[in-house]
Amino acid sequence: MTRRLIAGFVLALLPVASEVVTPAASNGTACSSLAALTIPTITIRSATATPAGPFTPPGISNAITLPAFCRVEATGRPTTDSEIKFEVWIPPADAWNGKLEGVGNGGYSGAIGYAAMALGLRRGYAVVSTDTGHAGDDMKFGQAHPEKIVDWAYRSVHVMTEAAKLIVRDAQGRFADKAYFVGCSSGGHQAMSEAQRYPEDYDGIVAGDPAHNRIRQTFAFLYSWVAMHTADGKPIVPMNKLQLLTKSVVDACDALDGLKDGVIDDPRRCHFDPAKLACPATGAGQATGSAQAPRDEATCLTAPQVDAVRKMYDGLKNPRTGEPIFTGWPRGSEGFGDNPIQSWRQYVVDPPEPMRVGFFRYFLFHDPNWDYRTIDYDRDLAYAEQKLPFMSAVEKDLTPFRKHGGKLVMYTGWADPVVPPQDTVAYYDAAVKVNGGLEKTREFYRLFMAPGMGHCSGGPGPNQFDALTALEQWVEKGVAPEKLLASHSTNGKIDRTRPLCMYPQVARYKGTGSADEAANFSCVTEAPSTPVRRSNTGGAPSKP
Ligand SMILES: [Ca+2]
Repeated sequence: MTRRLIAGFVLALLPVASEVVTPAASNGTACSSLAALTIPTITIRSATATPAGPFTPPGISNAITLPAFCRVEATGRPTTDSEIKFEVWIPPADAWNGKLEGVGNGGYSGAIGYAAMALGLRRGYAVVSTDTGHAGDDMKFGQAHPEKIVDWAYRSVHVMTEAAKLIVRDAQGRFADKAYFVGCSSGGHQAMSEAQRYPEDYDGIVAGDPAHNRIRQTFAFLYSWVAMHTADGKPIVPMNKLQLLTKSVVDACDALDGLKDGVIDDPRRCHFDPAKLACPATGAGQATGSAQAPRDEATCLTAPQVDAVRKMYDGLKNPRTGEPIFTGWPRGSEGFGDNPIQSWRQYVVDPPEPMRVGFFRYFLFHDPNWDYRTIDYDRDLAYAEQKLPFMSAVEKDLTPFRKHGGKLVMYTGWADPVVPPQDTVAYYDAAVKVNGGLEKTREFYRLFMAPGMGHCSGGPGPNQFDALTALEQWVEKGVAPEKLLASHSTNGKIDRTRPLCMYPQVARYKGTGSADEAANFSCVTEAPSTPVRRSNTGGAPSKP
């Protein structure tokens, strides 16, 4: 269908009447000649046959070892203010698997995803990635450049995709048989945007930990930062107490899923109250300090710390109506890892100002001096959603993508400290309703939850899996994935495997054999009677 869609476009672009299109490798255009290819609004800056061996991409300090490929650098200018850089890497005909893979970005990116391109190229794909139309992770690029915001929000991926299809076709003498998009975080946002806005672009899409509820997520980042900092901008909860929280939460809620394995299967069932860790007031017999002042010790939380953590769990509510604006962060995501991104540090605690405050300053209010303390979560959210609706990708009716024959695999970590999984699940639940119920939706769109996985990877739960291969089986052979086989490694050695089940199924231990082996688990739909307890105890938290 993709082929049909753009066939007319291509014929108009490539008036080479004598060119016979056959699958034979020899009919492709030599790499260096691709520079002469003409595509409206696209400038091909270079086309270079690159031999196998070490290759150092721009802006990357270490060389990566790659098979031989044709490297095409190009710029798309769908508007006069656009400057969308992208690269297409094309394997030689005998190494090509006949497919195109678009790879997603992270954060506000502004960098071509070379590492992801390398992975795809090694597997035989022609790969494409864009800098999304600007350089760097800073959001100042949007100031006075509304078209660049659109490029970032959704247009750049579509532009690179259409162009890459034509470039690959010219290089190989035929179109790619299938096109796939794979992304996580902002890449997951891009994945959802493609499924919703450009349903013909891809045959299969992997959307990981998708940050596609972008506007509300950005408001929640601001709210969380304010909740977790003092009036003069100092972090309220230090890292060691984030780790204390995760440990206490896991102690309290690990067994709720029936297996004490250091992983909380579904943190929505966990209602651990951080007040359980409150420092005791100093009692009689203390040599120093006021009789009432609680001690701030490593093993307990002060009252302001308890309050801040509760706000992180509870999420952002509309101050006027009380309605939820965005979910809180899951219990178990506070601080399980040393890597700042695998805790609340990178996006909430560590930044000197609210993360993505640039959204308000440069995208929304056009005021570089906008003071985040003036935010009105009711008024400003309504304004943002009216002014910049294209910043999010939350359309739930995926009928055009389904009709195209597209398949969508979504996954997320239940311990994601950056993009709250509750929001991802809420989107899926809502999409299921709009797309005809669970069975109908599963015919083209499946969600896989990864208990104990952090943001796109990491965490105590199994977090390495091959969603793309599962998706290809679905698209190309009609074998829909029932589960994804995931593994967890410590120091490079696999120490646990487990199935990631198709939501809302969960992996249940069969009762015999190692709890670290996937074969000893089955994916089951939990009985409706399974209690979702609303107690605050959930177990015995460690006492200070
Ligand atoms: Ca468990």
